[in-house]
Amino acid sequence: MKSNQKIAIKSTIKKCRSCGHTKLVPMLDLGVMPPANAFLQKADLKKPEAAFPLRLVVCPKCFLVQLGDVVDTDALFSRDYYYLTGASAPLVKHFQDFGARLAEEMELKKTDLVVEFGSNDGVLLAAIMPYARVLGVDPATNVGKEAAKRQVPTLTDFFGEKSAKTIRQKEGAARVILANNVFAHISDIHNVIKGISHLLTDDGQFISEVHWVGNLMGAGGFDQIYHEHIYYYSAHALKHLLEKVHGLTLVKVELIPMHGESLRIYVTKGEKGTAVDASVADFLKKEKTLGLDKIDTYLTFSKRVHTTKEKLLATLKDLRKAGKRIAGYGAPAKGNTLLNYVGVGPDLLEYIIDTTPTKQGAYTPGMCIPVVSPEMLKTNPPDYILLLSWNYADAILAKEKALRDQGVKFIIPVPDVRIV
Ligand code: JHZ
Repeated sequence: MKSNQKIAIKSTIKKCRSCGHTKLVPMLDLGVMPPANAFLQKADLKKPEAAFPLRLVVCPKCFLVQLGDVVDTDALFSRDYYYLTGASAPLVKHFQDFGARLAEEMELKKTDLVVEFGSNDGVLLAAIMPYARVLGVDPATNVGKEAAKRQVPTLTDFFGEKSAKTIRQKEGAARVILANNVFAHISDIHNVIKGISHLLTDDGQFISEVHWVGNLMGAGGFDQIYHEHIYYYSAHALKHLLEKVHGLTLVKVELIPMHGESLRIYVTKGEKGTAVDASVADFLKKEKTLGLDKIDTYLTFSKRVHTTKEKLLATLKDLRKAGKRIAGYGAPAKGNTLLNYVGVGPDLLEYIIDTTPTKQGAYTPGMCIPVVSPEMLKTNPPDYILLLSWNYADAILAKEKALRDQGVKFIIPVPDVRIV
């Protein structure tokens, strides 16, 4: 922890946030660090920086992996949010394809309402807008303005029972509720699920993409752990939360290659006669085979994370000792967990390039590495590039063919440190 960081946490959890079990088991301690999206402006560099413990615990009853300490969500999401979906071309394509598929599968009509919470800059809803009425819900003010540029209306608020009631009163019930890369971020998850139940039509579906804990365990990408991500879900844990605690029905599960591997879950109110797809039982079986329903599986993770840290740090230090210059590629939220935990500062990484306009000109939280436009790779190319946005490795390696042909090498940190 740096000397100018100050610690402030909202609460240290005493019981499972899903099922209420009190004997939570410590699983991993990544130390103290600032929130992953709290990029700094130049004027912030001399000011104290808020930092928070980053620990995981696992519930031995419902197997929900969760943060041990929860940061105030207002501090994480209400002001300007640096992450914009539209800055990552592969992600834009993913959501455009999904939007078109959804419209077809749900046979959406112009009168249907589709609500997305955590709608960010409106990329997904813009793809659905030709088929149905859409409404985004997101607490960050800047992202709503970005969505407006795509003609996507956005309610600047947190989604929950209260906002669900307001939406239902004004717009009617929603045929589809979407929540991508946000279901893991909500401390009062019960309030949000009540909101979903209230707003959904009886034949409607709640569809959500969320990072899969099986990928975290399998690929070892500990950098996906940060304060925004309160929960690390398995299908087992989701089924318990949605069905046992809230009486909804998990009707379909897909595993998609997003952020490593994510779950796409389909949930209904479970009205009589709801058909449950075979994928649910199949996926639960797969998780059993992987041991995700056993506490011991989670307890081996810490050792693996430590080994990756040592290996990555040694690789970067050896390259610098040999006089090589290293830059970072992508300034994703996850990159900041990696930089802070491994201890990678400007002495090792000269700069980081990123396509997100809001991040360019800023500095990474904690490690204070400058984030610059991708142009820098042309004007001042390094010898090596640490690929912090490793989840888009295929697309990025293809895009940067010219740079690689010039002899620049990429260091990919996940699942195992390798140089290509
Ligand atoms: P990316 C996001 O995390 C945000 P992040 C959020 N916190 C969340 O929960 C997870 O997703 C699941 C840049 N880039 O998508 C753009 C390039 O520079 O991996 C982004 O800043 N060049 C809601 O932030 C970053 O990399 C490129 O060619 O970890 C990618 O961020 C591409 C493809 C991306 O998510």
